[in-house]
Amino acid sequence: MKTVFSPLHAGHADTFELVAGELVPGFEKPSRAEFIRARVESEKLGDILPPQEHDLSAARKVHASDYIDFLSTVWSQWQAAGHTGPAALPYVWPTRGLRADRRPRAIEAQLGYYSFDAGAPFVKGTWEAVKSSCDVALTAAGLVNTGERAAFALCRPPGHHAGSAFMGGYCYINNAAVAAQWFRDHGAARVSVLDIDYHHGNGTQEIFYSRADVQVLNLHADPMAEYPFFLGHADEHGSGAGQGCNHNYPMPAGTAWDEWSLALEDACAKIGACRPDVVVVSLGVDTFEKDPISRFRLKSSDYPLIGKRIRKLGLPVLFVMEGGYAVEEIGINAVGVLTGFEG
Ligand code: SP5
Ligand code: ZN
Repeated sequence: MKTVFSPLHAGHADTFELVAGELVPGFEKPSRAEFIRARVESEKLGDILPPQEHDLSAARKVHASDYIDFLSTVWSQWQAAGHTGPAALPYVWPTRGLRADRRPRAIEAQLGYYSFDAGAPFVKGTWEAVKSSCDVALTAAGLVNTGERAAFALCRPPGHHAGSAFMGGYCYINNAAVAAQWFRDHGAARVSVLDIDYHHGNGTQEIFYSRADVQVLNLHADPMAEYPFFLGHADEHGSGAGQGCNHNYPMPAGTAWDEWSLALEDACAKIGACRPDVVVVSLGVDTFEKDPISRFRLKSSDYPLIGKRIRKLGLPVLFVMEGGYAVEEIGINAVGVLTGFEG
């Protein structure tokens, strides 16, 4: 299997996030991608290719155009405003009772207008990394569309929390959603997105919620207890034409392979029934027992079994990297899924 990877991810570095009332170094850091890339090499998964540059038209098909314009100018606006803090972060949001129909000019207000949490910090190299991550997904999608059985988009930053017009949870452009839409625009009648990150892929769900042509399945921690909290319940099945095309599998803290694999089995049955032309896997490995921010109990030996089950679908697959923060093992687990797929 070929991997697509961009060194530009490394410019998105030295970020901060709020944990338990303290501003701490971001868990989503460059070494994550480097550990995965090193494991792709040592396991001889296949060639590692740079991304081809794409314009932003594919991203604008799943994101509001003004949101993409915002992302591309945050850092220059932040600097023009004279802010000297280490990272641009929002601190105010237009929640219930406030006006979301007017977008203020001030960059600190726009950061809140276009986000649902303070989990998507901007530094100098963030936009270049975000753009390259999207290019990685599109380039890998191209490989699958030209006949590869599967490809690995080693995206960083991740994407599945980013919705049509908001960032959050380390995510800016929803790489998996952009790729799914790209497949639709390049010959696929139906696409399934299977999201196995520990956290619910709220952005992907929001983007495709009313559509019948993109099925979305999410295996994740119960939002009653876990981030992103405000989406991801089992009764969210889609709306309008998309009714019945969204499937959530919320699971409690402590979930291990025995129960998790039952959800995977059910999701795979639903993918089979949908008969998509291609499957996009949002590949998060923060389900790992030693993940520092998560509470599932998958073991390294479980990850190849995930890949093996996905292969059994008999469909072309684009793997898109999402979360996973146990930096030492993240390469073993992510590449474990891929080698399990290869068999
Ligand atoms: C792509 C992805 O996996 N995004 C996850 C975003 C999670 N943001 C909330 C993090 C909460 C961290 N809690 C830390 C507990 C440390 N013991
Ligand atoms: Zn996650």
